[in-house]
Amino acid sequence: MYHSLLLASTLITLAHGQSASQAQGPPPPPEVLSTTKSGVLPVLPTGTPFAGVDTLEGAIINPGPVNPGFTGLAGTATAQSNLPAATYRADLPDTMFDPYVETVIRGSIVAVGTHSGVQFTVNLTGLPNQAQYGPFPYHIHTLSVPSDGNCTATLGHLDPTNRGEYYMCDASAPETCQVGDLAGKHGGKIMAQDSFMTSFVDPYLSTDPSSAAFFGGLGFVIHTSNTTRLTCANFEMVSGANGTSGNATSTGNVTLPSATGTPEFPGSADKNAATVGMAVAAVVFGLLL
Ligand SMILES: *[C@@H]1O[C@H](CO)[C@@H](O)[C@H](O)[C@H]1NC(C)=O
Ligand SMILES: *[C@@H]1O[C@H](CO)[C@@H](O)[C@H](O)[C@H]1NC(C)=O
Ligand SMILES: *[C@@H]1O[C@H](CO)[C@@H](O)[C@H](O)[C@H]1NC(C)=O
Ligand SMILES: *[C@@H]1O[C@H](CO)[C@@H](O)[C@H](O)[C@H]1NC(C)=O
Ligand SMILES: *[C@@H]1O[C@H](CO)[C@@H](O)[C@H](O)[C@H]1NC(C)=O
Ligand SMILES: *[C@@H]1O[C@H](CO)[C@@H](O)[C@H](O)[C@H]1NC(C)=O
Ligand SMILES: [Cu+2]
Repeated sequence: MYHSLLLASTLITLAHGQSASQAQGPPPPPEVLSTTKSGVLPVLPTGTPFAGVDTLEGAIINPGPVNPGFTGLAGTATAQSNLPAATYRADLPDTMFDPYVETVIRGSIVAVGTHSGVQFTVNLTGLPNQAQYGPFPYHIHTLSVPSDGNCTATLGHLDPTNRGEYYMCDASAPETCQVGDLAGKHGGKIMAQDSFMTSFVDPYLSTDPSSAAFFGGLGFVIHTSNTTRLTCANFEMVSGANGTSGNATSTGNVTLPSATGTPEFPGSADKNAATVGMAVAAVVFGLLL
């Protein structure tokens, strides 16, 4: 199903004589930020913040240095406790969203709610050539991957504190980082050759669906060093809070949030991208006055 959809969309794109820039082939060219596309910078670093800041698929290619103490507009991330012990799992698909790197990254990320955060286990194989494409950042993004596997549609990183991604995550103060920036908070971008495994507890994500830091149903995305999106998969619930599965609240059929409008404010988009985008625009507007 997935393959035939991907193939169908490729054929349609080719039939229209366009370059297949999203689901297949090379990524789109970089785009210089403008004041109307500023979600990746919720707090302006300088007086003329957007000049020369290149983005790719909604992310900043060369972020600014670590800026100790820099937080989101909504402050620091909230430490979680006594989370539902539900298990979520994102299994990477058989085909790469962007096959440009000529390998297929396979594997999974498993996430279990604990008394003090979420225990993640990342297990990947088939990582592309490190010198050519690495190191590889990975994140939880703000929306789910649609059924056609379009990683770009997941928008930016899960960012309930509206921090944006201009400044790199300060791993020594993970509560100041974007909540979805798993690589930034836990060991940095992947620098391993071919296969990679890691395990960590993240205190700021949540298995409680009522939390702003809930990641169930959201997309897990792996990038090249320049933010090109290589592959992605959604966190699906595989067992409920009591290790059971199979009733209305724990069937694994997570309701997937999806994009409702144009992703104009990708880097800081919350689950309601449009609302947050407007809030960011309002802040930017306010600061420019
Ligand atoms: C990691 O993934 C590989 C390949 O899918 C699998 O053989 C291996 O058992 C996994 N390791 C763990 C600890 O889950
Ligand atoms: C980003 O990396 C990809 C593959 O690694 C490459 O094809 C593409 O040209 C690069 N884009 C930019 C803007 O550097
Ligand atoms: C993928 O999603 C992005 C963002 O929603 C959209 O602009 C693009 O057209 C989509 N690509 C395909 C092939 O559907
Ligand atoms: C989980 O187990 C506890 C203790 O056995 C019980 O009180 C609770 O109702 C259960 N929750 C669900 C969602 O089944
Ligand atoms: C199963 O469904 C019942 C009724 O909706 C609910 O009370 C119970 O907590 C559910 N159990 C689990 C494990 O989700
Ligand atoms: C849950 O998903 C399974 C397989 O994906 C499907 O067969 C089932 O009908 C779904 N259940 C509900 C309640 O949507
Ligand atoms: Cu990402």
